[in-house]
Amino acid sequence: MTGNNPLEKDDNKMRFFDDDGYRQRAACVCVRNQYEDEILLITSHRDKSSWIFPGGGVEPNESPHEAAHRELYEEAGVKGRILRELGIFENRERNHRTTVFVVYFEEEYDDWDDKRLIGRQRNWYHIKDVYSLLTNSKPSQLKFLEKFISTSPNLINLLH
Ligand code: O81
Ligand code: MG
Repeated sequence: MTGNNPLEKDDNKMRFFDDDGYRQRAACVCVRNQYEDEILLITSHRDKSSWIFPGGGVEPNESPHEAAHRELYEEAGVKGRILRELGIFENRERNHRTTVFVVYFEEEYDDWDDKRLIGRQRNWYHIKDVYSLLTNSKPSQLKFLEKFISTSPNLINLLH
């Protein structure tokens, strides 16, 4: 995937497509301790009782790394450092590919863009609760969690 392809404009949102026509996204599994067992989720823009991973579209002239940092800050008011890349996850139904990073929490702000603009909330959840939250809210993101659990060097596998 090289990703230098067409831009489309939809309202005020720039969308960046890769060579196969998939919209490029970046997302974060953000952890706040060395055990990697607490994870940051945010509420969906549609439904304030649905919880999802922070993430969004990669913009023109932006790397997936940069997009992950920007989305984490805009959507959750959090800054951190990228520990590793989990992989690229394809959603054929919605026509996007998301590069997912594991991010170590460094700072959080009380006031952030999406809180102000759309009342988006953030919360830290123990990993054992994240599975059921995503199952109810955004099953397509369960594969991020599964890959995270199966590859985390620090996580005692709580789900088996
Ligand atoms: O804005 C999702 C949005 C929404 C996604 C996508 C997400 O309007 P978009 O296509 O950019 O919205 O739609 P699909 O169809 O691309 O998957 O999902 P859905 O199921 O509500 O249509 O909404 P949410 O997960 O909050 O329910 O996420 P958002 O919360 O950030 O608006 O947008 P995005 O994350 O890909 O893009 P941006 O850059 O964050
Ligand atoms: Mg988003």
